[in-house]
Amino acid sequence: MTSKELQALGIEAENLGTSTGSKWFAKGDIISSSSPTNGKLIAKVQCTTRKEYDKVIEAAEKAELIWRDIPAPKRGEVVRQLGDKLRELKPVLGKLVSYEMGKSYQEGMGEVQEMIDICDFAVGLSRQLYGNTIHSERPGHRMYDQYHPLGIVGIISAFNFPVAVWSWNAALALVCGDVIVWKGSEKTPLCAVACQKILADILKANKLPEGISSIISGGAEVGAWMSEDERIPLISATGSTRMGKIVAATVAKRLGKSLLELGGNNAIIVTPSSDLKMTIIGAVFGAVGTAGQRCTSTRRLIIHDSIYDQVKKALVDAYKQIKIGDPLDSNNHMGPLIDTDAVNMYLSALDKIKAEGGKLLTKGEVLKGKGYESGCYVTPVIAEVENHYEIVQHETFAPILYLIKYSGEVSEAISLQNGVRQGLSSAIMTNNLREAELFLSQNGSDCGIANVNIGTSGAEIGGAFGGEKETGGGRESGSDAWKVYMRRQTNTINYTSNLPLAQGIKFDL
Ligand code: UN1
Repeated sequence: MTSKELQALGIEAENLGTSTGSKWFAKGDIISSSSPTNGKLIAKVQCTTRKEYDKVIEAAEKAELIWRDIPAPKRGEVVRQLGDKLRELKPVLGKLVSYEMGKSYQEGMGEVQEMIDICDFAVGLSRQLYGNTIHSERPGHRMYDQYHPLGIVGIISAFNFPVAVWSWNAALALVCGDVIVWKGSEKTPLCAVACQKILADILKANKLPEGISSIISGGAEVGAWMSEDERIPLISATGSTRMGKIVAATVAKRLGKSLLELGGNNAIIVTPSSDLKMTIIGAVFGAVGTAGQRCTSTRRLIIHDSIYDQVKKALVDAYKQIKIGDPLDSNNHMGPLIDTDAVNMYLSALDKIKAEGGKLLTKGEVLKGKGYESGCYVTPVIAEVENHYEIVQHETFAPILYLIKYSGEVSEAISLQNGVRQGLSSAIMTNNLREAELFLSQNGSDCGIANVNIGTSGAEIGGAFGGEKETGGGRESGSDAWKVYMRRQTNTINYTSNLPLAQGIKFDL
């Protein structure tokens, strides 16, 4: 990525990591962002200090009073401008995502497309923040419910979707009349700086005040300031289950709201009637796309024993074709892991698979030599395991695909698929209506996302996104996920000159 391209996104060699809009500041520690693609330093970002953090929250509190008074469709107009700008910048922002995070350029562009899509969704939503009208049990009374802005929404996001997850939260929160304070991942700080610059320019051009959109930079300590802060009614956090448990407990202690989008352990059930070609493409994209670092990545294939050997062979053959290398080179299917810590986690997972009795069908190794100097490129692994292995129960953020056999009815496969602590995404490949419907029924998948004849990753923004159990229970993005960004109020109006009480209670003075 050239310095000219970086400059088009407002990235300099040294960047301030705190912004309330057009004002940028930061005096804290320096984070150096290096590309996992080649190990080279991209740029530096200064972290937020506690004092600066308070300045940001004070600006957000002031801005909230103005922003919430602007009619929702007018707020939608600002989000429309954000979507338009993102259309223009899609190639270069997609490139930054690919370069700083390591996913393929195609996927980097796909991530920016998700941003554009959610902006479009939010623009429409800005005219549809509907409540219900309710028939009162009392004569001459009217009831309805309505939704008001919550205030400040704190967004904590992860490295794997360094721009899209922000936009899911930002676009909805903004049309809902909230102001946003975002802490991106310290592994992808430049993506956050770039997004903030894009939105800040639009807010400024619309003569809107400081503090409607802010970013802060830093690690867990900065996240803890947000979670503890009573001035932030909603914390939306995406990341590991370990992080989510800490955030949830801290926010619950002050009875704040949290929206948690945590780990997955996503499976595809491969039934005897499945279409083999579709199954292989879905499984391979799900397992090696983003180098297995999506929360929706396919981790497990639960395959019927009658077709197990056939699926296994087709998969091993498909894995031989996977090209690993610079994600900006469109010939490659898979880029690097985010950093060498992730590489070590991948290696230790492979050791654990072997120690528990699993068998690796492809060689798991760290690639060396030309083009692999960053030390973050690994080979994708297929492993034969049993579902109950400790390592299989755990989400390893790496391209490791587990093969698990089932023998009887599809209900056996469903109980294996549900037999993990996480509950994000799931899929069944079948041409059997009974199996498909059972999988989608109350006795079927226990995940927030359940698909038929597509894989586990690549959800569209139109649906509510999130999962159950250790995935955290939150829903972001489409459908009616917007409701979590607003406070709900029930109103009862009496237009008579009597005061009848509910439940027929008599109370005369
Ligand atoms: C994530 O991995 O944090 O369904 C989000 C998908 C994407 C979003 C993934 N639309 O894979």
